[in-house]
Amino acid sequence: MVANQGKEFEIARETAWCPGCGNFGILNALSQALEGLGLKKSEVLYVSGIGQAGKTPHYIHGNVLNTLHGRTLPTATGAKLANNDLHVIAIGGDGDGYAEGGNHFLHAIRKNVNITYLVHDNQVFGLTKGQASPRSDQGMVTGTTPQGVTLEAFNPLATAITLNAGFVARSYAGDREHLSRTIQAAIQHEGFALIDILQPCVTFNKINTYQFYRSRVYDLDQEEGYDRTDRPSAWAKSFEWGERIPIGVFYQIDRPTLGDHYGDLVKTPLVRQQPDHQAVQGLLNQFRIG
Ligand SMILES: Cc1ncc(C[n+]2csc(CCOP(=O)(O)OP(=O)(O)O)c2C)c(N)n1
Ligand SMILES: [Mg+2]
Repeated sequence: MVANQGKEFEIARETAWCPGCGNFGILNALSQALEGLGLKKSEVLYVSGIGQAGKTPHYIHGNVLNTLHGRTLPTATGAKLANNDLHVIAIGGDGDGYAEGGNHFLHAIRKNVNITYLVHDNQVFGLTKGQASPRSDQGMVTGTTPQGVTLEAFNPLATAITLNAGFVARSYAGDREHLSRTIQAAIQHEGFALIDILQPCVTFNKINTYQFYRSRVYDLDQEEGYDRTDRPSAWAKSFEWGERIPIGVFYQIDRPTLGDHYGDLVKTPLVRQQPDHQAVQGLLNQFRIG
């Protein structure tokens, strides 16, 4: 843990995570990123569902809205529409985001809600003791797949690029500088920004370990000639998963956000608008029985 007591985005000394969990790297990088942007904790809202990843906001200063498993994104969408002055950071696990919340993942991207989405991708359902998730590799043996996972792993980056998400990135919990930089870029992006974060789970995933990633990850930013605005190249790159695993921003473009379609909400956040009480009463009266 970083010693950041007294800082704006102070993190907790005690957590419920296992020693060595990749979540610590993510928590540290998040704190560093927010601190580096010079934000105030009153300007930040974290929204999370259920899972070990979903506990992250409990361990860092800022506002928290904890919702149901798989419902992180619709809740974050509502919060952003109600108060677009806030930096809304949705945080969850691969199970929360791609299994229980898979449908919301698709539609939050289509709507291009202006939020940052951090997915702690440990390739298992960690909190419930390591069952296979949509991100588990084929052949992975878990409590629910004693003969190995039969399905192909879900590819969140390819899906996001296919849906024309404005900011699609991957980072690694073991590289705090890279992750912190990527979180800052995601927050600064106007529109839906996904960071799928490779997160070793030291207890339930003995395949995708720190050692596994250390020898494989390479940064797309260092790749000569890589053009993150070129959708077909980004899409092709999103399938590279083997001896070499790319991290960095795969794809970035600008397109209108959900808020842009609701001009009044952008000009004056809903929370600061005065309702027309008479009109509301008139509406309610229509539902009165008798
Ligand atoms: C609707 C619903 N389904 C299932 C559960 C049980 N459940 C709670 S956490 C969890 C797994 C979370 O996995 P993930 O989102 O990947 O987070 P991790 O713990 O791995 O960080 C499950 C299946 C639940 N609480 N609610
Ligand atoms: Mg998980």
